[in-house]
Amino acid sequence: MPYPLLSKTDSELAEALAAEDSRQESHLELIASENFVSQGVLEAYTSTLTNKYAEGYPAKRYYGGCGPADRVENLAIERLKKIFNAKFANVQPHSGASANLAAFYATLMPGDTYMGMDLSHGGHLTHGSAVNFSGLYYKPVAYGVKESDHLIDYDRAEALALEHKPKLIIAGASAYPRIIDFPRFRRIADKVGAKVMVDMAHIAGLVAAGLHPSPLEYADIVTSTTHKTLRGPRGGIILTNSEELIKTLNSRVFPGVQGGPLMHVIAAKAAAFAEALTGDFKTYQQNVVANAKALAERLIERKLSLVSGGTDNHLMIVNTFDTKGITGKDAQLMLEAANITTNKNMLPYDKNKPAVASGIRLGSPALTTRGFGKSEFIETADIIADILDAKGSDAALIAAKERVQKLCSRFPMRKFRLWD
Ligand code: DSN
Repeated sequence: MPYPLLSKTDSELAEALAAEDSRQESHLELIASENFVSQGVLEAYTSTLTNKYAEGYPAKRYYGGCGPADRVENLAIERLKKIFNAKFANVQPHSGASANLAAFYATLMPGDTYMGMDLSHGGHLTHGSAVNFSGLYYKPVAYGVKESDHLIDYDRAEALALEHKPKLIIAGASAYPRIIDFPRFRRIADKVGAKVMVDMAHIAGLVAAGLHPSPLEYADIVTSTTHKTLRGPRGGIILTNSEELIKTLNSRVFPGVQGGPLMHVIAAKAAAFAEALTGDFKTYQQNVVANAKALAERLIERKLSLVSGGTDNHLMIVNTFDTKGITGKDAQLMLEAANITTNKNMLPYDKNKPAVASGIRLGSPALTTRGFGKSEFIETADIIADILDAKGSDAALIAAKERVQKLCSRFPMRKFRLWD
């Protein structure tokens, strides 16, 4: 019985939680930023550390009774440093956005100019969007990708840097399917005396496994979430090799932008980091990349075009509008009706509005965790293409849903839950 206690004391909540379990069991999860944590991570996440206040850092806390919390946080820090071969780490950010806020706070003053990738070209909300702190309190200058090949326009980024003299240059993206050239960003930054911050949230797992070049050597600050390819609990981290910067960063995380750390989440991060140090994790990441490629190649065979023509990492952006005449919004809705979860996504130079968009973003991390291999990803591509070719007709959706159900039942999710 899922949620054995809650189902007796709070059935309303237990039912809502069970509905989410069923959704995860019966749907194909293709959102590129999601994943399924292990039982170990889940156990740590539900530990009694959620009860503990531990403001401060190990051995320098503002509350008593922090002995076990110190042990947990030190384990998380040491494991994280080892994964990425970094000298210093902060594991307290509640999220990637909090990590980025602390990094801004450590390197910029309000009104300062910095550069980040355009959100509509694959960047992130916290890299300069007008509706985010990064756009409201600072002066962002956006670089992007070329219209011709959808690759980052490093020459233009350099020209912009020389013109605007940013104090900080951010590399990293949430919808960029290719390798990012960190040494090039370092060289651009050095020409104008800027610091480099890399937000590797999407590719952290690939970096950990050596499947994407590491930014550590080239960046002053590296931030990330822990729940995407890294396959940990929802949360953020900050890394640096600079002793001076880590002191500032630590004080900007706490007391700068956060109070008490979420110690149960830090415990779950420690559990995930131990997994990321294993050979199995490397194999998993190799499969993530191979599966993304298989999915991309089959979609192209089925006459869907992909931004930049394919993928080098875990994700791809599918142009549904120009190839099938379906907006990203409608594609997302059609696929959801067949139990396939994706998100609509702007294409670079998109003519549709963000809420409509011309494509969808697909990623392989979650279904690879579930056990899918290349043949299942090829079948997934065929199901998607069949739905889009039929413009989401009722008959196509019924047939697709059956195929999805067959795939899901071959790879049960129960192993990822505590209560069954
Ligand atoms: N919202 C995340 C994503 O889906 O990529 C980025 O923070």
